[in-house]
Amino acid sequence: MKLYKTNNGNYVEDGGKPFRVPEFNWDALVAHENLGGYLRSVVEAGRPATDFASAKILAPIGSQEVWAAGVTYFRSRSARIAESKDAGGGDFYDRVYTAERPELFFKATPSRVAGPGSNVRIRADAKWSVPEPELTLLINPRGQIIGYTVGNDMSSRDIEGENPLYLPQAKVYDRSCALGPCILVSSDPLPATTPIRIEIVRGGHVAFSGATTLAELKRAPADLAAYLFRENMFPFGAFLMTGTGIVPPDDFTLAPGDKVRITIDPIGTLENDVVQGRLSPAN
Ligand code: DO4
Ligand code: MG
Repeated sequence: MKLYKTNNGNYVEDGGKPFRVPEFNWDALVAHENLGGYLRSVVEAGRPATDFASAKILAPIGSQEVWAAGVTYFRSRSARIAESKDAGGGDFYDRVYTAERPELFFKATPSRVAGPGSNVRIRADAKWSVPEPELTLLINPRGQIIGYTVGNDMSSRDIEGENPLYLPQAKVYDRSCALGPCILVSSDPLPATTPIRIEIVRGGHVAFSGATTLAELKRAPADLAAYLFRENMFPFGAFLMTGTGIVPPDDFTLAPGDKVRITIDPIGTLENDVVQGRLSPAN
């Protein structure tokens, strides 16, 4: 079952048919003691909704914080070692790749998150910006993984490469994160064969494409979630991005006008346009 947040309320999709969810409050859904059972009862009791097609799909987030794991794929480890070599980088990325403790960092508040079809941003003071396509966990306030979404951990590689202490600036800024299009509601681990794909379209042509699978993810999602919840309470639950296994070549940087399309097959496709420049508080 897929759970969508829209401008018209929440919908659950099952067998390709959408049903309106009576519970309007996203945080209440995330905190539900049996979200899967509740949504199953909505599907069984309901009639397919006719207004879903005209609704605007929003980022599937309420009051949740977004966190991220880093250097969980060999490709990310190698790219980070290379980008930080002039800063004396090198072995700390390898050490975190092999350590028992994962790298976990704060990524975004809900207001910094872009939904499907809206804009992600690149920083005006960055020269090297990339998207990071990441399987993203939705974790309830009790620390249980209750679903999955597609995430884009937008990153300024020159800023984090200049000095690893600049990581928060490379990672956390307005619309530096995109989530969507829905939550695949499941507490079962996704198969290792699950593909993650990205396409970056520029001027109508594919400027970069890449793919990986969850078999390349070095850490178990449940272990990442357990680390995040070790010494933190999340009264509204949390999202946890699980790291990138796809990094474009070093001469590639995003530009305004690019379209970023990330697909994780059982969940769907998250598509966003890239912009630069100030946001007004309204958008
Ligand atoms: O350590 C820097 C960030 C790593 C990251 O975001 C990733 O591996 O996805
Ligand atoms: Mg990342």
